[in-house]
Amino acid sequence: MTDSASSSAHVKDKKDYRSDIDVTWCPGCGDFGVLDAVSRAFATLGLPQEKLVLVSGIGCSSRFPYFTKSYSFHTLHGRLLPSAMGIAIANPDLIVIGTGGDGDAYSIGGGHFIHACRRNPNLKYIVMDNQIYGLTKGQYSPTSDLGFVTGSTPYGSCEDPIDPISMALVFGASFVARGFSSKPKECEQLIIEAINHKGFAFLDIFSPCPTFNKVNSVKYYMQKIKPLPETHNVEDKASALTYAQDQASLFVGVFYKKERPTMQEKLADIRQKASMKPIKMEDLYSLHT
Ligand SMILES: Cc1ncc(C[n+]2csc(CCOP(=O)(O)OP(=O)(O)O)c2C)c(N)n1
Ligand code: SF4
Repeated sequence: MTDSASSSAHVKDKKDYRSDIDVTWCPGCGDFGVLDAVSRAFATLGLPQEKLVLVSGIGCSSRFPYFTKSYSFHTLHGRLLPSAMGIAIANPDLIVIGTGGDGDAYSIGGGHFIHACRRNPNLKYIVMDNQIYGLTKGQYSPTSDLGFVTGSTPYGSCEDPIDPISMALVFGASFVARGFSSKPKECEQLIIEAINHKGFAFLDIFSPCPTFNKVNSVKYYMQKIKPLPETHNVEDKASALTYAQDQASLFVGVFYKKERPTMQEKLADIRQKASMKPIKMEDLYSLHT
């Protein structure tokens, strides 16, 4: 567990982490399961509320922080990660968790995702992946299947979907996992593991949108998901990639986990070097010659 995720004696129940705001998601939305799993994980770890910061972009799933009792920042569409990184770097004592959708994460926010993976800031990122844009009433998203029919693709999408797990692995995320919102206990365990991981912990959770995506339903995921085998070595990236790209099953569980220096640690190192040997303007020019 990171220093900031130490337990508090007063907070033990998942209800202690839920705000008084009414949840506005449609009945049956998968995001309810994720909210439940997150609240349970916070309660199990006994996280101090005053150290929790939830950061979101724009979308149905990005309303998530409204419903939790924590500090929160509802940012712009696709700008969750740079905002979360700024907070986590400015105050490394905080537990910073990004919560948003697949459109927010992989479409408009796709560029930020790549750089968060390689920089390894100590923050957690939970993407509620429903393979559609829910808030804007059902357009196809970067994870929608080829041929997927929506209001914006009436003849079927002509784009191949991206695979977020492979992306995160290839771009260097130090923790990569996948869950399913109808399995909240399993999700709780993954969230606990992500919070305990020091570095950028990425968790993609299938979270069906019954209102606008009738294809990728609870039943669909129940048939397709499969737990990663216990023999899978989480430090073996090649093996993780093989499971991520399996065509027959959608594997769930921890694909990859290996700690390496975080962005906060590397910046602290630079600050120390700078304090020992301040660089003058004229020195900067000589660095290029
Ligand atoms: C710059 C900008 N472009 C487009 C939009 C419109 N918009 C709002 S949410 C959204 C997509 C939401 O989809 P997703 O992130 O998957 O979340 P969901 O609603 O499915 O949970 C879009 C395109 C916007 N708010 N800002
Ligand atoms: S539109 Fe879809 S994603 Fe949005 S709240 Fe309703 S079910 Fe959930």
